[in-house]
Amino acid sequence: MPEEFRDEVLSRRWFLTATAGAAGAAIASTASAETLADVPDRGPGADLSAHSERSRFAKLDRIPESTPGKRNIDPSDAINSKTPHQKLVGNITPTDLHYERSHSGVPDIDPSQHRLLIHGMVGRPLVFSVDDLKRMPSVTRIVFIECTGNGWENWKKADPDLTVQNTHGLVSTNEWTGVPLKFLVDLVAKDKGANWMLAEGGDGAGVDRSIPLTDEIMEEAFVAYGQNGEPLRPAHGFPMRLLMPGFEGNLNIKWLRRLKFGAAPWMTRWETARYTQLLADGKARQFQFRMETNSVITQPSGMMQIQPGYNRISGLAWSGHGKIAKVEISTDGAKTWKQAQLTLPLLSKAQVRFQMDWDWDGKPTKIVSRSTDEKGNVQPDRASFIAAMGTNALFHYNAQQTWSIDEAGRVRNVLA
Ligand SMILES: Nc1nc2c(c(=O)[nH]1)N[C@H]1C(S)=C(S)[C@@H](COP(=O)(O)O)O[C@H]1N2
Ligand SMILES: [Mo]
Repeated sequence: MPEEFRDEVLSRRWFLTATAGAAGAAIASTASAETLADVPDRGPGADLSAHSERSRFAKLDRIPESTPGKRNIDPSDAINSKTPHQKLVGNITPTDLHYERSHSGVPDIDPSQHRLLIHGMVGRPLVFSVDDLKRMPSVTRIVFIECTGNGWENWKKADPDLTVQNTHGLVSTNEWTGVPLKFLVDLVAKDKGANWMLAEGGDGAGVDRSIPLTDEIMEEAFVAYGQNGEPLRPAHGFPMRLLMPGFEGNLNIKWLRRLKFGAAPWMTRWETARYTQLLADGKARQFQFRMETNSVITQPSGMMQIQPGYNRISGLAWSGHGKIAKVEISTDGAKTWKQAQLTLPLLSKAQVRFQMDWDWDGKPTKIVSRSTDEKGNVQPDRASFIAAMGTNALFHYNAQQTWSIDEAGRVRNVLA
């Protein structure tokens, strides 16, 4: 049995058992016809094609955004483009809807011209082409990438008109394929004393970050050229990017062109001026690499409208520490909690979908989810999160997300 599934078998209770209980009864009573008489007749279909598009009835779009709270902007001003989690199912984000964060636009790189230089404190500096990388042993792994800015809309106040795409659209999960970092490290014969690595992008912004070579990072980082079975999309780093499972989105350097090994961090502007965390006491925290335990209800969520009676609650949970151990849901404003079911596969550092039956009595209430990961980290409620962090900070917001529901069934973003 694969490693990932062993724990699940032990605690099968919390994984989906597809028996028609409350949900079946509620749905059978709303489903109507017992014949297909009203369904349009069958006929010849459209021509087959070189690649498929979505149904014209399925409208799925990211939303480009400039600074937090500024939406409906000229796409040339966009710094982010967010994943529509309210319209997605399952655990994997479609490739074209994986969120996008680029500091200087998307470069148009010819892979035959692209090179990866690996140098610094190494025995043998080397330059690789994309084809060189594709000839090496590869790993394939499903992981989330999350921008440190995910959730920043709700640091200070909650705009009631936000959807889950606005509040949590800067995290996505894809399958990535590439060469293990440790394979490249061996090829260039890295010095024992070189405990840091600088990774540099080939875009106009030239984003570069210093990464500590902990055992975990040496084991898990890889240079990816594949995304959901195809070459990386340009927005996500074509022809190659760094993949850092569980760590800040910003470290997953796109359009990767250089890895340099050294004995200390380089203190680039990205880790001094930009990706630092201003704490309550006015001091700034540097190198906060790991993404925390998080979750959000995507169904029902901001700007939706629900009906009294049976509703299915569903959402996504993830942690940069490893696997999600459990997700609890409260439908009474965090007074009482019930454990949700998790859908397989449950993978380390990947988003997992949770779900639960709910009978809404039609009275105003609040719904909220809270995740716990396998290392025992519990997603904090907003009050304790703000008590610990203050409101100066901008990054790594992982407080529980509350949606309020009024008597008309309108779902809105609230702080708690
Ligand atoms: N070279 C380069 N790498 C980059 C960036 C960039 O602007 N340039 N953005 C970073 C940030 S802030 C994030 S959150 C992730 C986003 O990856 P994605 O666009 O594939 O979702 O890429 C990171 N890597
Ligand atoms: Mo980011």
